[in-house]
Amino acid sequence: MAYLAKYVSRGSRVAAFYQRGYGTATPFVFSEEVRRAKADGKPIVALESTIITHGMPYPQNLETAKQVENIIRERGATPATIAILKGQLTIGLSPDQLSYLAQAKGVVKASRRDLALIAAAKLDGATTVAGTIIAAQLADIPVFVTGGIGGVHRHGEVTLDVSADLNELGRSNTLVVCSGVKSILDIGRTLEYLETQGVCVCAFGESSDFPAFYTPRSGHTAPHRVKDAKEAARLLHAARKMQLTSGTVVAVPIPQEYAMDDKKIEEAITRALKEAKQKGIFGKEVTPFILAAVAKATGGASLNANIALIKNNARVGADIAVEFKKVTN
Ligand code: PSU
Ligand code: MN
Repeated sequence: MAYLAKYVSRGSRVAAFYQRGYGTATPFVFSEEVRRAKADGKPIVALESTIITHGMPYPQNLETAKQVENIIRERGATPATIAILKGQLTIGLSPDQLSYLAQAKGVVKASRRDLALIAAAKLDGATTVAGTIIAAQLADIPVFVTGGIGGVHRHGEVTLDVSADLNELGRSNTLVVCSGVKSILDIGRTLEYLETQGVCVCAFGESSDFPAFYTPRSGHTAPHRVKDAKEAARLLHAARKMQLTSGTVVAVPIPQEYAMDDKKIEEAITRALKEAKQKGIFGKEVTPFILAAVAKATGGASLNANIALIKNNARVGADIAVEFKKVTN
């Protein structure tokens, strides 16, 4: 009940904002499935879309997106894949919309800085972790599942290439389930920056090792650990009660049977980084370029690992969303 009151008060704050000269419409639309889940007070899990358009090739991207959504449904939550379609921020995609996005050309990778421009110019946009957090916060969806978050790039202390995902995590009370950050990034500095931003980073399960996406251990220890979905849900509830307005990362290691060989992946990453440098790739193109180059260099093995870990994260995220409903009801 208390939660409901909070939800209503948040809703009216949002409504008050839109009445101050910006019309009465909310800046997003729900899919029918998500609208119903909202009305029934059911748990919802937000999903990003850059992974679909820029993180994986077609058709694996579409197959994976559908499988991830189904895993979330099977565990009693409702998936809400978030994207911008012809300028409209859309929370929950129909099967046709998902299929369109997975094949569309010219979809803009949408981080915070890109959102308003994409909306105004009525473009298609695929939300990054940062973009998705903003949308999830607007729609009051507290749990978000992805594969990997952005981070501080290697040599980021010189290039200043630090993903806007980290700042967004620092200013939103969303809980993000991921498999840590890829070792294409500087994991140590990424953890330092998350600390500065006030993000509560937890390893999930039995170990405190912070995972490195393709492998379960990065050599860095996570500052905290939650042992299961219930503990993660309690943490999210406490963070919201304290109105911290800073986020939580739940880092789930890739299941051992899908983990890649440390040396092989490091070799592929080093080669990809060199190639990116030679080709003069910079800015928002860096992450997609390296992901594709690593997939090529590993003969698709990295793509399979990516698919396995995101499905596993979907299970964990759905369980956390379900448990969160229990603690707040
Ligand atoms: N890491 C992955 N797969 C991805 C991304 C990151 O393993 O698809 C995407 C996510 O959408 C993330 C974005 O938010 O890349 C970060 O991009 P940048 O480093 O340009 O902020
Ligand atoms: Mn960047």
